[in-house]
Amino acid sequence: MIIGLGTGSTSSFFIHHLINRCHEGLKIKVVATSSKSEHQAKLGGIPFADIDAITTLDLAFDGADEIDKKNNMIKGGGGALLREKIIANMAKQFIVMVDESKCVDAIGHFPLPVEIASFAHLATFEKIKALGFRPIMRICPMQSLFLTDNGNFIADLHFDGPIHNPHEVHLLLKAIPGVVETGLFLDFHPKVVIGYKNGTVKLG
Ligand code: A5P
Repeated sequence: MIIGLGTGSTSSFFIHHLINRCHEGLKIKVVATSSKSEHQAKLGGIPFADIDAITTLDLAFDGADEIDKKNNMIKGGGGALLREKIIANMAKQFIVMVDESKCVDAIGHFPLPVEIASFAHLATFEKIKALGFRPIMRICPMQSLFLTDNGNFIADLHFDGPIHNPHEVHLLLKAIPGVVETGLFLDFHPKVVIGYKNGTVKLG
């Protein structure tokens, strides 16, 4: 099997356990959605497939920042949304692992990450604003603009409430040439694994 590895703290737990399973003899290959996850998996000795030589994955596992009852998600809190979306799209089965705090009635409280090209990013930023959105450029602790693994920037869009029309929002943003991808993961039909504080796990 070839498996896609997600990004973030939840995915990091998953990778940790997958490394243990590989040491027990599980035969898989992986691809990763970020240099951070790649580093963790490589340190653990999991063999990698060449992402440029394959077109599908058997499974992809990832976390999410928010997920609603229709399994619409906001992702990209860790800045890996573009590779996450490509990997999720390549997977025959996409599995999302969240704790109960990520489950919401409607997505939109978590700021929506939008990956934008660094080239002319200010123009793209203004175009996003002109559509009526409230973007804030993501900044690193060192005060420089956050750079994705793809060499792009991230604008976080603040809604502070439900996004009533996520498909429309996604299409509007994607129509701006400098917008590379949005963190709206819609119509992926994932299998959802929800962990609860009391230790129980439900398949959503
Ligand atoms: C990474 O870019 C994100 O999409 C993560 O999947 C998401 O932020 C979940 O991360 P945690 O598992 O750390 O909450």
